[in-house]
Amino acid sequence: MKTQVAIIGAGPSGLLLGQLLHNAGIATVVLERQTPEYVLGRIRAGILESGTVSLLREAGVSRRMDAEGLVHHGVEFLFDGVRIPVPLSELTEGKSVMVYGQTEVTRDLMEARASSGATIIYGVSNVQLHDMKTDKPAVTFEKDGEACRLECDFIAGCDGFHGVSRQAIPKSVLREYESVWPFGWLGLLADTPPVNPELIYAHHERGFVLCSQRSLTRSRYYLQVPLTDNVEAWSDERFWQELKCRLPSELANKLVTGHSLEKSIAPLRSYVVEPMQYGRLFLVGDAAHIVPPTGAKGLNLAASDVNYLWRILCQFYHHGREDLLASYSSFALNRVWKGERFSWFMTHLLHDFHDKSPFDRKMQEADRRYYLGSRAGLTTIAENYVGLPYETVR
Ligand code: RFL
Ligand code: PHB
Repeated sequence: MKTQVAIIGAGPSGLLLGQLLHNAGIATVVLERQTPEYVLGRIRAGILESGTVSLLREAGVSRRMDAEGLVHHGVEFLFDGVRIPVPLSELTEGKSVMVYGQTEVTRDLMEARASSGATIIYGVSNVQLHDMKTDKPAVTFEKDGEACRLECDFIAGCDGFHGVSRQAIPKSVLREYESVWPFGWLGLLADTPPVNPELIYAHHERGFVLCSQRSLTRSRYYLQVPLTDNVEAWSDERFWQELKCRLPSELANKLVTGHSLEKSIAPLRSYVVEPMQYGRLFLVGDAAHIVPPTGAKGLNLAASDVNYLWRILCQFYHHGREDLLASYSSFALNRVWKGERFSWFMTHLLHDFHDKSPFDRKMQEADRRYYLGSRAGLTTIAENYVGLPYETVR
C-alpha cells in the first residue's frame, strides 16, 4: 500500500489533519487501533478556541457545530463564595469560545472521512514505524491477522500520549519535561440543564469544581479528588452532594441532578517532548504534549499543531518548499509552551494543595486577587482562554 502522508491515530488530531490534507489534494491513510464506537465513547474536551473553530470551518466540517454549538462570550470564576464574571469578548476584541464536545467534533470528522472515500483502517495492531530518517519512510501493521506495509513520504504521529510514534524516536534525541499533579478530576456527564449559562471555575476549601456543559440540556461537572480515590466509591448521589457542598447556596439550590451518563477520574499531567519531529515523522497533539484540563487547552493545542503541519505540508507539495519541513517543531512548540503555561497557571490558581506552605498559600491568594481584581489580569486570562493567535507559516 502507498500514500503521501500516513496518519497514525483517528482522534481529533489525526482526523482533522487527514481532512485538511485530503481537501488540499494530498493523499492520506489513517490507521486506528480501536473501533469507531470506542473512539466516540471517550468523553473528553468541551471547549473550542476561536482558532480551532476557524480550522474546523476551513476543513469543511462545521455544519453541525455552527448549528448546534453554543457560543460563549464569558466565563465565571468563583472564590470563597464570590462570583467574578470574565467578559471574554469585551476583553479580547470580540473573540469567544464554542461549547461543542470533542465527541461531536470526532463524529463530524469521521463522517466527513467516510463520505470523502479516503482510506481509514480501524482495528489495526502491532503498528511499527520504519526509515523515518530517509525520504521513503513506512509503517507496518496487522489487520485481521494479516501483515501490511504502508509506504509514504511522511508519517504523522497522532496517536495520543500512549501511542507508538513518540516511542519510535531514539531516547537520546528527545528531551522530556513533565510535572504530575497531586490530584485528579472526577467528571460526571448528565442529561440535566446546566446550573449556569456560562462555565464556572470555582475554588473551594474542599477542592476545585468546574460546572461545564455540552448543550442546553446536557451538563458536565468536575470535582477535584485525591489520586487515591476510585470511581466506584462515588455514587451519583455522593457526587451531587459533594458538588452542592462546594457551590454557594444560590447555585446549589438551582442545581438539577440526575442519572449519570458517564463518570470517570482523570489524573492531571503536564508534559512536553522536544523536538516534535524526527526525520520524516511529525508528532501531533497528545502524542507530544499533555496539559491539565483546567485551561481547556488539550484539544485546542492538538488543533494548533495540525494547523502548522497542514500548512507546511501544503507548502511542500504545492510549492516545493522543502525548507519549511524542519520548522514544524519550533512553530508548534512555541504555542504549546504558552498553552502549558496557561494550563499550569489556572491549575495553581484554582486547586487546593494540601502540601502548600503558608507562604505559598498567601502567594496563591495574592495571585487570585491580582488576576481577578484588575482589568489587566482579567485580560491576560481572557486572551489565553479564547486562544492566542497562530503564527503565519511562510
Ligand atoms: P487522542 O484523542 O488521544 O487520539 C489518539 C488516537 O490514537 C489511537 N492510537 C493508535 N492508533 C493506532 N496505533 C496505535 N499504536 C495507537 N495508539 C493510540 C487512539 O486509540 C486514539 O484514537 O489524541 P489527539 O487526537 O491528539 O487529541 C487530543 C485530545 O483528545 C486531548 O488533548 C483532549 O481531550 C484534552 N482535554 C481537553 N482539551 C481541550 O482542548 N478542552 C477541554 O475542555 C478538554 N477537557 C480533556 C478535557 C481531556 C480529558 N481527559 C480524560 C484526558 C477533559 C478531560 C477529562
Ligand atoms: C469540559 O466541558 O469537559 C471541560 C470544559 C472546560 C475545561 C475542561 C473540561 O477547562
